[in-house]
Amino acid sequence: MSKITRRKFIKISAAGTATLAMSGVILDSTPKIADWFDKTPAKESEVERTPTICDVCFWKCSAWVYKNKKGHIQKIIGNDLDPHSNGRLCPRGTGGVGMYNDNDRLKTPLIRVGEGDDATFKEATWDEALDLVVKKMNEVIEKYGPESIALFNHGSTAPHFEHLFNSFGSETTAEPAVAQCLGSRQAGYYATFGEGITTPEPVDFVNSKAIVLIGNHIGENMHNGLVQDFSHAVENGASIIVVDPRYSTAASKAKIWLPIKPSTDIALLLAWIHILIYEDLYDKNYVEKYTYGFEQLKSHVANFTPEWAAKITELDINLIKKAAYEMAKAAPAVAVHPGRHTAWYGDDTQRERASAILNALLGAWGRKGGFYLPEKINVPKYPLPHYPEPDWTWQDITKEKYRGAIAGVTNIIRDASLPDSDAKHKVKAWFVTATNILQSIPEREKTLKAIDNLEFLVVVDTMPADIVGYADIVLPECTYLERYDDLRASKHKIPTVALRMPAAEPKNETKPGWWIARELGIRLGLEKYYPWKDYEELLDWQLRQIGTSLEEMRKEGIKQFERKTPLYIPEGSEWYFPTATGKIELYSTWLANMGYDAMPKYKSHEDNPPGFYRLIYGRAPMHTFGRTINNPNLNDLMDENVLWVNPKVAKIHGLKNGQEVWLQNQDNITSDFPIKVRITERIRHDSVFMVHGFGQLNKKMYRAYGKGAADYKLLSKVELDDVTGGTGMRVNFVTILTEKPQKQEVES
Ligand SMILES: Nc1nc2c(c(=O)[nH]1)N[C@H]1C(S)=C(S)[C@@H](COP(=O)(O)OP(=O)(O)OC[C@H]3O[C@@H](n4cnc5c(=O)[nH]c(N)nc54)[C@H](O)[C@@H]3O)O[C@H]1N2
Ligand SMILES: Nc1nc2c(c(=O)[nH]1)N[C@H]1C(S)=C(S)[C@@H](COP(=O)(O)OP(=O)(O)OC[C@H]3O[C@@H](n4cnc5c(=O)[nH]c(N)nc54)[C@H](O)[C@@H]3O)O[C@H]1N2
Ligand code: SF4
Ligand SMILES: [Mo]
Repeated sequence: MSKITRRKFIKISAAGTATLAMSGVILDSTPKIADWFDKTPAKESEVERTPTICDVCFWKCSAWVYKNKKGHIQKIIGNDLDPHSNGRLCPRGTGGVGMYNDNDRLKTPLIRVGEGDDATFKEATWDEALDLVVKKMNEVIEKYGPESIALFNHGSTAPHFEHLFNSFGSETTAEPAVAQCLGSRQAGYYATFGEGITTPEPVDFVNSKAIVLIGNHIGENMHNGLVQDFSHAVENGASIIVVDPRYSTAASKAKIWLPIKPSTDIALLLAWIHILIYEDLYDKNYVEKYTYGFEQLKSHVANFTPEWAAKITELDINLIKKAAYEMAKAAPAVAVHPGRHTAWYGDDTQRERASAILNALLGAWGRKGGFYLPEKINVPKYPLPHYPEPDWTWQDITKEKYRGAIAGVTNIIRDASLPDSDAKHKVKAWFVTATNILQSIPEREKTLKAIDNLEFLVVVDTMPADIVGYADIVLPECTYLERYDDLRASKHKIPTVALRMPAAEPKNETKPGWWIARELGIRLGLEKYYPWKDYEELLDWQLRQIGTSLEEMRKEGIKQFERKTPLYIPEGSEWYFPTATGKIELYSTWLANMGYDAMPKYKSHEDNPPGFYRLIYGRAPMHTFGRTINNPNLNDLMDENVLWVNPKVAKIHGLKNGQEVWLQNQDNITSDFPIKVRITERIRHDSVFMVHGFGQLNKKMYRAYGKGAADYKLLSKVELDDVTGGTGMRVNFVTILTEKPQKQEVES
């Protein structure tokens, strides 16, 4: 492991050694999903309420924050008018107040002083910190151009900083929530239907007769309305088909569980396509009327028989067939959910293509019980002058090779900051806002090397996340409960607009993202892009354009609008799909024109080396990545992750339930902290599983520090998706160590 020298991690003191109750809830049983949602009414003492949009994850539920007479936040509950939540929050949303109350929060701006081992943070005023950021920005702009400053971002803080970046002439922006998450899904569905999948995903589960989940662990993945709709479908008796090497919560509700050999999903999908076509089970009218390239697809899948797929996937051929028949029987009221975190093996766009094609053959797109057609209310943008035209953008360092990338690719922008980068344009400085890229972009060592090579690193965060320890300047944002952000105008069955407003004053010296970005903009001489004095003025202007006002929205929180377009494709009508042919493309002209396979192919992936297991990872209902691990309320529900191992594996290594082990990956990287073993038949023998987000390295997050293992430390290898450049991350293997490994050189 290389020694990181220049930009050393600053530990910001090792706070408290408080011992905590071991209250880890481990999902050994499979709970009734609906029990997770809170709908307790507020007490009378909780008198004042203000609207918010939950920011504990990115489903963005509209909610009410209740305060008592002293102005203390008592409770957050769902807004009944919200189709994202139907008035109920998930456990994380209810626990969101812990983000506000967390004593470990960043409190003031910080400036790095000193070099190497002597480096430390000094507390600074906002003026000092902002002036320094602008000074450094101007130096880099002068030397290398505005494009050489990159923005890594996520969530509701992102638009404020994107606007700032676009205003000074940089479009070098990216987020792990694309390249490490849904980028390949967007490309795969765009190639097929001419549009990506919106959030919330427009699956019509409440009317589905069959639901297919590939990976996609709904119930652990706790996206609110989706889980509720899935729950309804289970109660309605829909046939649930789950493809997962692990017996997930969703699998426990399934009629058919297909414990697939990891990385072989494309073979299964191609076999299903084969069965539908060659056994005449597809929707002929729909395919004839709305699709392009059926004959090519038919000959393409001729040899992809269920026998062929059964060998590759290690699945029972009868189950493969039975699942296809269940889908065909339910069609068109069947939804093969596209998934969300789809950055798996590097052929991810093609796997998503295969799922999109399957939905098309079933006639599910735009049909009741399949996919509805979502609609949104168009909220006009505040009138502003045009942005300057950058000399180059993220596209110039990406599109030559990854021609189907739909947005900035984090790993490519990072690589353009490495000392030995051969990128056409180099990236010299970073802003990291509301994303913990050391945990969310794989190949952590590369990220650290790139950081060491930067002219400066600014981090805007609420918590002392480990990326904060590497910053030159830290700008502390207040939490979502203390600020305004952009309106939520999402695409859904019912168009809505929702408001987030502050329920409390920002604690300590923290500030809202919009304020931080605006102050930087003004200091950079970009006043013309900030004609409004505060966010109330901007939001009120926008709301008035759509017939409401800030005053009304403060009382209502959310407003529903009438739909103007049909919810489903009217039976038998002509329909235009925004692809080059105007049809659903079974044969993708978009991919073909860029030189990619027009139809998905199966390619095999590396198998486990002897004694090693594939590292797979996922979610727990009560946490969102690493962002909630230190939240006092949610940490109380689950304070460490465990390692799922099959009894066969336990036998080989002589493991007992609850035993502490360490992991070592194929590149000899070991986990920093021990993780407890959970022996279970619910996982295949070739894989081990853990929940992402644990094993936090920063001691300043005292509840989270050192609890459990970090998947991201062990993802030192990736397979890049050849269409989008996103990182397939499930190509890493680990072995299990029963003794603590010799201390290796870690970066901190
Ligand atoms: N509680 C909670 N909910 C969340 C989040 C959170 O942090 N916490 N995050 C949200 C976000 S941003 C996202 S993107 C989603 C992610 O959630 P999903 O989109 O559901 O993520 P997946 O990666 O599809 O699902 C992980 C599952 O894939 C299985 N798996 C692993 N390898 C394979 C394979 O080769 N084939 C198949 N078929 N299955 C495999 C694992 O066993 C696991 O059950 O969750 C969202 N919801
Ligand atoms: N190893 C591994 N890597 C992954 C995944 C995985 O499962 N395993 N999942 C992938 C997926 S699906 C996704 S979507 C990405 C998500 O990855 P990220 O974008 O990194 O995740 P977030 O939790 O949104 O961001 C976390 C950071 O935001 C800070 N934060 C929280 N609230 C606020 C706020 O209001 N303002 C500011 N300024 N900061 C805030 C937190 O303190 C934390 O530092 O990760 C991807 N990477
Ligand atoms: S799903 Fe849960 S955490 Fe996510 S926004 Fe909704 S209530 Fe908040
Ligand atoms: Mo994600």
